[in-house]
Amino acid sequence: MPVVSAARYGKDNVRVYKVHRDEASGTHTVTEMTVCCLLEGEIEQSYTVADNSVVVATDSIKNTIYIKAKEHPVNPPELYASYLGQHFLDTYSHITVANVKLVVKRWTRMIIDGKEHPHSFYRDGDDTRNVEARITREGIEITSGIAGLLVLKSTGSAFHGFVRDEYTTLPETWDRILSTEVDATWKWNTFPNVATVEQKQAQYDKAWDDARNITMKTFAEESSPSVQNTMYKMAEQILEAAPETASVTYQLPNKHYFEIDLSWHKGIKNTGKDAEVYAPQSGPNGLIRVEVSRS
Ligand code: AZA
Repeated sequence: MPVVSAARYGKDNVRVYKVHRDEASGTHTVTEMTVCCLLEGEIEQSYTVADNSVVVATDSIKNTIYIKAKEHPVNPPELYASYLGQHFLDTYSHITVANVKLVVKRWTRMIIDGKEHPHSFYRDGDDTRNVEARITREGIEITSGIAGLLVLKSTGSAFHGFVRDEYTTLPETWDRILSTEVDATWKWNTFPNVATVEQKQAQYDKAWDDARNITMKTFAEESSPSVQNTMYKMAEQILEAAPETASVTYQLPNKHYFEIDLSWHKGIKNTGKDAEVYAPQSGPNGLIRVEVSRS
């Protein structure tokens, strides 16, 4: 007899925009995010015997996302995710887990004639601030992160000393281009309840700022011996900057830029120290991951 061994359902790709209007100063602050909310619990019978009496319709889940965004601040996203998930546990005894994922886009305030504009913003990067929360009656697990941060350095990166065998054609290099799209996450120690997520709310924006700055500063300033070592150094610093995190992960594609030998044309020198024109590669790319935890 087959059994449902795992199930979750809900609404994905719910796009939400919220404006906060500060009455005193007239300054607006805007947030745009995409929400996914999937529920787990005693819902097997909806799959096995078409018993929909246990189903909170995904349309109602979408409506709840809007209502909770109206009732609560949506910043920091870690807190909004917790409020939203907790609603389903408080309302339905048969729902045991709410999985909430938020992807927040950048809307950065414009500076016009040296002054912050009260209600105009621009997209200053495609990276997103992401939160994944798993809300249960036993506790709340939250992972925060950055995704889609595209970076490149034109020198200050090497890769040598790696295994050489009969499959190896890659030359060693002491000076190469390094480019990647940063996907970094930091997992917070489990919170007992929403009240604790709320009490600690100052730490989420700081951790995100620190992680973004650490990633860029290390990338720019470090003389990188490999993607592996550079990402480890970044993770180490985030663990130090955010003491209430349990682990940090990085996933970095190594986006290759190949030298082009142009010597066939009038003997032009364009390799090694003379390389100026390169061919960016769409794929294949290296893909390097790490999770660093406290020992
Ligand atoms: N790490 C790097 O930083 N660069 C590489 C690798 C690797 O594992 N493999 N090829 N190039």
